[in-house]
Amino acid sequence: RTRETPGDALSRFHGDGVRYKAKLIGIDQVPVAQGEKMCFDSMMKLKGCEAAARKQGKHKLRIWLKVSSSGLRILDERTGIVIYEHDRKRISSLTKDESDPRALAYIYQHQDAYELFYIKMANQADPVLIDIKEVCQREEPEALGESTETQN
Ligand code: I3P
Repeated sequence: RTRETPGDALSRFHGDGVRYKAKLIGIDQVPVAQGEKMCFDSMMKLKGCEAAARKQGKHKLRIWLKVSSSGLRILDERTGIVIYEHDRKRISSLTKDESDPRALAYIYQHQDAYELFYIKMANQADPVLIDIKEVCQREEPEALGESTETQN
């Protein structure tokens, strides 16, 4: 395996990006863009709903989580249809679930509302958390171009 330059490392997010198998635990409306306790409470609430649903024989929706340079996309695993598209610039918070090494949550700003997406990965959540951070924290050349653009 050859050494990766930083450019190569980022190229994995180009186009369709990186795809992870997962399940959607749930989505919750939250009042603000971030907050450790708020996220924790929301996740626990969704976990409670998940347990209640399972007792009724319901299963979590199987999804693909795609991490690309534009942000995140959630696809229905069965149909391949994109059910959520989340621009990286509107992802305000990312949380590791300390009670479950396979789970993570993030908050997406949608119009004036904030929604917490709680996801259970098929495998460990850590590499996915790293990927999402990389995509969300990175300064995009186009974005920089836009901000420095002047009217001539
Ligand atoms: C399943 C088991 C799996 C779980 C699955 C449960 O219960 O807890 O670990 O998948 O959730 O149904 P059982 O052992 O009774 O079959 P995850 O680990 O991915 O949560 P699901 O039904 O929502 O897919």
